[in-house]
Amino acid sequence: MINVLMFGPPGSGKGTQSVTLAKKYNMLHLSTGDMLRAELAAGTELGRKMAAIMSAGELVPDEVVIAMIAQKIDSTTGKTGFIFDGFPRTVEQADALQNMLKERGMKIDLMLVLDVNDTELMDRMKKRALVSGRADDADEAVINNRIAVYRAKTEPVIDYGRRAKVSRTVEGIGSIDDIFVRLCRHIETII
Ligand code: B4P
Repeated sequence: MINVLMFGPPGSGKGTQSVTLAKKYNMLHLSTGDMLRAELAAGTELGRKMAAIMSAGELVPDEVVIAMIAQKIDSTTGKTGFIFDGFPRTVEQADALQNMLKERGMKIDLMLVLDVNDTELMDRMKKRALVSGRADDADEAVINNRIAVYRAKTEPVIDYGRRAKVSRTVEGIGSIDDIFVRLCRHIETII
C-alpha cells in the first residue's frame, strides 16, 4: 500500500486533484473535510457539534478526525493505497497518522505540497462560494481565518515530510490538467 499526503492551504486544489489521482492510481481518497460535511448534511450529532467550528474556519478537535481516518483505513480493501486530503492538519494529527500507519506496517511515502499564493486562494474560494453553499467559503473574514489557521497550525506539518525526505513542493497555479500532470510525475516515482 502506498500512502500519499495531499497538502496545501485551503483552496489550493487538494480535493480537486485528489479525486482524479485516486481514480488513476486505484487509491482511496480520504478527505476529512468531505467526511465532516457528510456528517453535517446527514444531521448527525457529531455534524451538529462540528458545524459552528467549521463555519468559523477553525479546526475540529484532533480526536474527531483521527478516529474517522482510523476507521476508514481498517475497513478498506482492494486499493493500491490512500490519498490523505486535508489530513493531517496539526502536528498531533501527523503523529497519530504516523503511529497508525506504523502499527499496520505502512509509512507515509510521499507528501505533495501545493504552492498557491493567498490572493489566488481567496479568489478561488469566493468563486466556489457561488456554487458550493459552504458557509466557510461565503465570508472573506472566515477565509482569511482559514488561511491564518493553516499558516499557524498546519504548515508546521511540512517539517515532518522534510525530515522524512518525502515532501515535494508542486506549483499549484495553472490549469487543473497541468497541475495534475505535475503531481503524477511525483507519484510515478514511488509506484
Ligand atoms: P477541506 O474540505 O479540507 O477544505 P479546503 O481546504 O477548502 O479544500 P481544498 O484545498 O481541497 O480545495 P479544493 O480542491 O476544493 O476543509 C474544510 C474544513 O473542514 C476545515 O476548515 C476544518 O474546519 C475542517 N477540517 C477538515 N479536515 C480537518 C482536519 N484534519 N482537522 C481539523 N479540521 C478539519 O479547491 C478550491 C477551489 O479552487 C475549488 O472551487 C476548485 O474548483 C478551485 N480550483 C482547484 N484547482 C484550481 C486551479 N488549478 N485553478 C483554478 N481554480 C482551481
